[in-house]
Amino acid sequence: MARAASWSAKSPLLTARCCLASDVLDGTLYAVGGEVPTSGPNVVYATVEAYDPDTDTWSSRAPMPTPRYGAGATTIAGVLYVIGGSDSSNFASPVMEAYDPRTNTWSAKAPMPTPRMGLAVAAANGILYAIGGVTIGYANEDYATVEAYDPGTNTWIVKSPMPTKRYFAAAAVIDGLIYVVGGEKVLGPSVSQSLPTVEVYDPTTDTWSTKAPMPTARHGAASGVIAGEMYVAGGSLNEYVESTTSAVEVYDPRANVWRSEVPMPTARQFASAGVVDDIIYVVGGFHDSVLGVNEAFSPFLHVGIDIKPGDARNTINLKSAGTVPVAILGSATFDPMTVDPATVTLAGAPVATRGRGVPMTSQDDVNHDGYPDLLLHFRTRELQLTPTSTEAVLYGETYSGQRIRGADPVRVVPISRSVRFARSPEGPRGRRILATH
Ligand SMILES: [Ca+2]
Ligand SMILES: [Ca+2]
Repeated sequence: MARAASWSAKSPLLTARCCLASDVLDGTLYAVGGEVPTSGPNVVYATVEAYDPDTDTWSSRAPMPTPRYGAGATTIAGVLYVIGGSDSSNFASPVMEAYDPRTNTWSAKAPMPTPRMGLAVAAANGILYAIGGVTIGYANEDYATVEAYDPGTNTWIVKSPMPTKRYFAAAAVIDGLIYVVGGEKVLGPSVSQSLPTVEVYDPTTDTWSTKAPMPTARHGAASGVIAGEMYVAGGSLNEYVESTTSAVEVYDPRANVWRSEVPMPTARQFASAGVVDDIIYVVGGFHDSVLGVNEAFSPFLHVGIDIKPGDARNTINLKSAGTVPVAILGSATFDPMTVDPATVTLAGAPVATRGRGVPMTSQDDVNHDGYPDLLLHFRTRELQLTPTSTEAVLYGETYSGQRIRGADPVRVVPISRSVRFARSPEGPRGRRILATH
């Protein structure tokens, strides 16, 4: 069944909170820490909740050793790192803790040299970058500081500072570059200003450059990357709660341009977000009160596809000189004949052509459900798959310009050495199994 390209409400956080941190590991979104602001001491959480988009359910995980809000989080090699933030004293923390979802355990790591909250955190090439931030929550010393953490050595080193001091900015990594967007800067005692600033850091050269500013200056926005573009959702236009926005703006780094997207149903600031299967989930936040809201958006219409119709294993031999058939499945709400074959790619490969560039397409009902399916063919050698790939993703557009996305599991042969050993410790038995395919 096709799933519409718009915002939809999902199961809320078990614990409503704002200023939480999050990231995605193996298709699961982890929402970590956060707070409930009060007129007295803030309630600060160590809470960790995991969201499974396939089942639309949340479950609790082992809490962080150190309760925090305004921390940053990112993942490297299957581990979630949570850095900095603040406890109920409101003073910035240097604490660095790492969560391993395989064991549901936390461990302490080398603290960050400069304690900060409201910092932006991103990982590139296996290194974690802690960028900007502030000493305490409201209009105190703000930072341009960049410190890099190497999980292999558990050490920090100082990198080139950002051009603009700021905190509560959003960060995203696209093609190995770290984009730091918006945020807030200190103007004077207890006075701050939201920024439209976009600066990009190249970890390989340790240099910064400035890009086209975001249309809506804001801080405390949530962000995520879908198909090479950065989505920035919600946030606060100034330091007052009534300035909460639902605006969604999208940055295309190739063209260095911004565009507006459909706004979030629920305006909020200090939410957090993660992307799974090209869908961004924006969770929690604050507007009048703390929220558990979870809203999801994708620019794609999600459609069903069947690689090698009639074959459930979807084995792809990368050495084959032939083509792979793929059906885009029709449904009560989606007619795949509206898809323009010239726009379609599977694992980066275009639709195979014959003769004078005519795409190899046909109409069929491969699953006999009464809805016509569009059958396409792709040259195996053009598929950008590796021996460890476990799914192939199809992108395309309808003639009216609606982007579509579909995915199907694949089993790639020949299997790489490492995978073969991992799957068949006995050796000979594994080889015999492989030989039968
Ligand atoms: Ca199949
Ligand atoms: Ca069908």
